[in-house]
Amino acid sequence: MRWDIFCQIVDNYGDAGVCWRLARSLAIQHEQNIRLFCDDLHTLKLLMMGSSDIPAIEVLPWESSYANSRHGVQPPDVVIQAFSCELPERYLNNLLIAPQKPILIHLEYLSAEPWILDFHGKPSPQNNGLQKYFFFPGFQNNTGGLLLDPIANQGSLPCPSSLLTTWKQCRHDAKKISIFSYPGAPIKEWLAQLNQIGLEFDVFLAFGNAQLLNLQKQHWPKLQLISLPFIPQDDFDYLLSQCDFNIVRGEDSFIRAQLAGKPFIWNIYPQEDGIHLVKLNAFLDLYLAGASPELRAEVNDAMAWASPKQWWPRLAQWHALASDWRSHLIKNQADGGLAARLVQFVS
Ligand code: TRH
Repeated sequence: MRWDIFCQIVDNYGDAGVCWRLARSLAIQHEQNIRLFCDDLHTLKLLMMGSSDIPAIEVLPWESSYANSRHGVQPPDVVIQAFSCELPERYLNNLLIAPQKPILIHLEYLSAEPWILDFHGKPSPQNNGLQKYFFFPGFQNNTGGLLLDPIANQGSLPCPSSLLTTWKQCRHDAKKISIFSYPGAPIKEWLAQLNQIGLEFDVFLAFGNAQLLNLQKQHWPKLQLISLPFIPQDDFDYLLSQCDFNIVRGEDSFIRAQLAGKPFIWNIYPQEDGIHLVKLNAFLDLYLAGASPELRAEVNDAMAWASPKQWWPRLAQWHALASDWRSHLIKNQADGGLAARLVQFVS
């Protein structure tokens, strides 16, 4: 089938990250033909570095979606509105006069909240004759699933070239921690407490984080802070898989941290009225369902930025939980996860 994916970059990298991963999964795992229209090709191409050469994917500027359709380009079978972005009006008008109408999919934000089970796959009635459906990514069986490909099994992969120099700086006995957080996160206080644990840590700060958190001039004797440049998406996945602990954010790095099978803090995207806390708790309910009451309390505290000194002694237990959770996710998504469920749904 021919798929048009629309990606509007609201802020940061998550919109591009999810769309690029979806396009790749559909093209490589499911042999679909993709046109990916994006309103910020510069950001998208940062993530695509090193993995851009996929013949079944055309990456195109937003405006070309309506320019092209006038020149006899085959109409799509499926149109994905990633994160429910609006389609360009002229593109939509062209769809309305096309002899064969595509199926439109509102691809929503990922959530672990139970209500999405009632809305996933439901039609969104349109008054223009087009068929549109809601598609909710999620953890449970009857949801749209997760974007898992490529499965995080980077343990056996060689270190990518973008991280070679960084890796050489690492100390043999130091624990590795990666940090990719939002500006409001209390990272400075958190690192100051990490410094008091008594172990050595190599701390990788994702692109922009050092400046964002004003960490350039900080010095803690037990910590080696290493600022990273922006690295390709596959390499970022690799980084998460190699660290003993990750701080992640948004939606895409959050999933990759889980697939890395390592303990992590989710610095969830802040929303008005604390709605994000409802989302965070819904996730923790699932994630911690099999944990002991003690571990559950520690992980809940850790996610709310408790001092790492408090919960670090339980890290091995948390690691075991993270590893079981990874296995559970992979088993639950044995049908291929989000991309496979989309193909099946549309078929
Ligand atoms: O960047 P994010 O915060 O993205 C978002 C956006 O804020 C978006 O509007 C919101 O809807 C969404 O979160 C929930 O975090 P996220 O989702 O983890 O996306 C980051 C992507 O960037 C991910 O695919 C990994 C990639 N990345 C790299 O490829 N290289 C890098 O060096 C870094 C730092 C990130």
